[in-house]
Amino acid sequence: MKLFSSVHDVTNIKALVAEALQLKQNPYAHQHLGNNKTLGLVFLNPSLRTRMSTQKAATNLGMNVMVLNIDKEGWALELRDGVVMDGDTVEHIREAAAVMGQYVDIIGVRSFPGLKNRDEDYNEVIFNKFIEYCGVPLISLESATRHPLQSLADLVTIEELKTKPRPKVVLTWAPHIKPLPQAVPNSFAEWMCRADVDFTITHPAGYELCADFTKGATITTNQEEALADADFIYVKNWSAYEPYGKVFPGNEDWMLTNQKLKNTNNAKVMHCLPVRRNLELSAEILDGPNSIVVHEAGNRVWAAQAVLKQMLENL
Ligand code: SN0
Repeated sequence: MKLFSSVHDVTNIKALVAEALQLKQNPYAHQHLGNNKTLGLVFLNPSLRTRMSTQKAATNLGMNVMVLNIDKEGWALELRDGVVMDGDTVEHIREAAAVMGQYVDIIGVRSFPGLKNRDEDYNEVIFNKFIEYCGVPLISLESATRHPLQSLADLVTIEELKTKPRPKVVLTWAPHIKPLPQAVPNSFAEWMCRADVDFTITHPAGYELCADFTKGATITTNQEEALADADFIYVKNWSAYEPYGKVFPGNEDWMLTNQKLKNTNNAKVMHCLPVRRNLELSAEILDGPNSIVVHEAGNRVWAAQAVLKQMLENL
């Protein structure tokens, strides 16, 4: 694997999930692979889980890791071509990405969407410039439209904890106070549509995701109906795709509560985190027996390690 930006870069999803679960049993079996190899993690936005789990995964494989919070510690990056750089930006992404490629063997990049210009975000302008100029294999640490390491960890978690061959998985929209990216739900949908699960998406009218990511899913604006008999519930807020980046007032009653779990198959509740308690997800669920959010976050290590292992084998 030379690029991990979406489910489309994975040739065998089942094998990758199995690999992650195997690495969980035996984390240090492949330390030789990363000997004298360096991973660079470049963040244009905040991170807790992605940063720590990917770093842990790399060290389990014997790699060295460098982290650059380029939004805070780097020179202000210019992304546009053909401009006179007489303003606030100091360094062009052409040089910055190419130079990083001189220091590391694999790069991970986090680049959130601006949520202003849909074409720019959905064409992955920033992430694609890293692909173009860095010259080494690249991993998405959440781009404008996807969060594939999260989705892989989510699928690993479902595989690990399911109690029937084909569980019912429901992605439910959650309330928030600000517009959030569609990256996590897009990506989760894209992976679930290719997994051995019965997949439903539910959201208030107006929050339809881009259809490219949801083909094959059952989609409904009736949350109660969607949650019936669910085995796994994936909670996430996102802003509208159309009109792009907008949020609509109301819908506070979409927050998941213990009452709403009653009609499910004692569903396990997932969230990629960070989660705002009692706004997106009730504390009673987060602190109760149905929540698997911390276990899910733990599995981020094995997802990242499976991807890094495949890349190292290919260097
Ligand atoms: C990000 C998102 O894509 O929704 C990262 C999730 C892994 N989440 C946020 O930006 C949350 C910000 C907030 O204020 O709650």
